[in-house]
This record gives sequence, structure tokens and C-alpha cells, in this order.
Amino acid sequence: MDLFSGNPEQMPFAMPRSPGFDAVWAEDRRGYNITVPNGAMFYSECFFEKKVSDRCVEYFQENDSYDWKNVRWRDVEDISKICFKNINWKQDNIRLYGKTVPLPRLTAWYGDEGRNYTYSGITSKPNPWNEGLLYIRRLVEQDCGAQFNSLLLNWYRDGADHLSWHSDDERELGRNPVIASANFGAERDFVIRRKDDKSQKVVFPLRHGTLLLMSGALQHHWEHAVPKRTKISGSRFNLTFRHVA
Ligand SMILES: O=C(O)CCC(=O)C(=O)O
Repeated sequence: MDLFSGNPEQMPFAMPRSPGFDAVWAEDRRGYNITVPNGAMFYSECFFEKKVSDRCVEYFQENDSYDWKNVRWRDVEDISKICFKNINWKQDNIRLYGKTVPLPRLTAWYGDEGRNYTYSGITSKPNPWNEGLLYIRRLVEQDCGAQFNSLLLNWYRDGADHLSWHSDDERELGRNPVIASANFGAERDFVIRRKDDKSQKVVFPLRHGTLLLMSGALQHHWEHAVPKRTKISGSRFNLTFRHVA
């Protein structure tokens, strides 16, 4: 696929050089307004100040059992035995080819009471918001002008943890949902591909402090994934803010 990357010195991702694809720098928001056929996105590489991002990585891991800076979380057998100070992490299981297997990442669901959410066949009852998560939500809402009542946190303990192709098109998210993705810790690729032409792909590097917004009809025409990156040893935390009806 022929790609362009605007000013190659500055643009952190490459866009297909085809009709319907564009990325325009928005100085006021310090990010790119992105158009893809049947979808819109916004990408701000350094949306969160470094000190906020650093504190988030600590906040998500603080616990009563391990020094988060030195533990290899992959080796911790039973995450449910650890008392995390701020986030109620859980290891879900899914059915795959007739077998029950652990989801290849840890998750936590937060939100307004009663906003239950089902995805990958798992129904999650939200944990109540806490100060740290509300602080991040405020920053995101102020920038994008949307309101969110629900949040899914994903913890990729290392590059073996990943997320398979899917779109966030559950009915309770509404017709053309705005979804805001806040990213902390290790850099990982976030890949979108068209549902009706899987060769059309765009790769966005999501870094420590990056904000990515997805909107328009994107969820109907595109799917996304976070592929394995076996060389990555560090944790990555992803927060997707949503509005659940
Ligand atoms: O980790 C990410 O960047 C994506 C998360 C996501 O798409 C999801 O949880 O549905």
C-alpha cells in the first residue's frame, strides 16, 4: 500500500495515499484530525503531561504484595489474590475453539452504577469511579467535548498480551460512538483495518501519554487490534472511555 506521512519529521504514523484518507495537524489541540473512509479519528501523541502519565503507571499497579517496579507480572499466578490499591484488576476467561482460556490481558470495568456492559461474551458490572480515574476522564472530556459514563481498562503485562480483531459496535454504545483511548506505559501498535477490504490498514503507535479518539461510522466499517509484540517486556495500560446507554 502506498503511504504518506505528512511531514515525515513529525507525523508519527503513515496514512494510505488513497482517496478518503487524510491527517491534518490541529495546532489548538496539539494533534491530528484524521479522516478514513467511513470514519474519523483524532491522535495526540503527547496529550498527557509526562508527570501525569508516570503517576498513572504507578497508580494502576500499586498493591500490597509486590514492588511494582521490579515484579514480572506475567509470573504472578493468581492476580485475584493481590490487593491492588486503586484498580480492581481481574483475569477473565474466554471460550476459544471449545476450550476455556485466560484472556491475554487483565481488565477492569468502571462506570456509573447500572451501566453493565457485555463484550467477548463477558458481562461486566462496573466498579465505582475513583478520584484518579475521574481526573483522567475530566482531561479527556475537556478536550473532546464528549461525555463518558463508562471505562474499560486493559493491562497488557508484556508484549505477549494482546487484543484480537474486533470493533466496538455493541448496541449499548449507540450508533456512531465516540470512544476515547488513553495510553500509558510501553508503546504498542494499534491497528485498524477495513472490514470489507482487510488489506486497507493503518497503524497508530500508542505511546506513554497518547490520546486517540475514534468516531463517526468507524466501528461499523473498521475493526481494530493490538497485535503481539514479543520483544516488549514492559506493561502497557489502555483506558477506553465510552458512553453506555
Ligand atoms: O488497547 C487498546 O489500545 C485497544 C482497546 C480496545 O480496543 C478495547 O478494549 O476494545
